[in-house]
Amino acid sequence: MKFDPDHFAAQGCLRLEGFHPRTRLAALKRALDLELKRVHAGRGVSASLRALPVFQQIGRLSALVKLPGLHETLATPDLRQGVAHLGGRTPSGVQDTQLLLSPVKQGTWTLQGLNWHVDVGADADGPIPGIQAFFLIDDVTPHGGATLALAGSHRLGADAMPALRRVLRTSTDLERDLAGLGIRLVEMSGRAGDVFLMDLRTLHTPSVNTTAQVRMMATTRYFMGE
Ligand SMILES: O=C(O)CCC(=O)C(=O)O
Repeated sequence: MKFDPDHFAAQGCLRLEGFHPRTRLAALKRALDLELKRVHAGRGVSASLRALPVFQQIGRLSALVKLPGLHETLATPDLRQGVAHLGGRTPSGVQDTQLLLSPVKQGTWTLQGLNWHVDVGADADGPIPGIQAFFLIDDVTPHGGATLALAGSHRLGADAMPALRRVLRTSTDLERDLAGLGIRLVEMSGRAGDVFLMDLRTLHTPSVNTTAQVRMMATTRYFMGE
């Protein structure tokens, strides 16, 4: 598996195709399917989910589901080793793994009005504060609700942020305008077992799941400390 520190330093985002064997993910997916059945058997769950704004639906659905062993299955020692290699030092802490589940058919695809944010504010010229891992538990097709990230945005200083925020708010051709700023839009779609690693300073957002398949991802944050 290629943990390329130079590529990661430049892009702030790296895709590890097939990092976890599909068989390991298949067991998780089966357990998740059962949990989702249990949750949806609850009266009015689907209707109360639908009543929420699109991105709040993700947090609500994910909180309803319990999946023992999630962290141990996904945040494996070899991933931690790769993270240490990319970050140049051993993580000082790792968060418990959280599910990122999106209900089906949330609406039409859009790049407008998304919830772009960073989880940790840190100096673009300073050392990396940490790395977030995104796991695909099931295949996620394009426009299937995968996390979106702006590769290269981790290197933008505070003075460049207003221009980027303006582009995100107003652009009618986002990918072209982002390219003008040296930024690339990454949609974390792919196959079960793929893992995306992202510098914690990178702007990212949930996206709309336009498909008839629940978006099944999970995430863990590794902190690098001082
Ligand atoms: O639901 C998603 O894909 C976005 C997750 C996110 O923004 C985060 O974990 O910080």
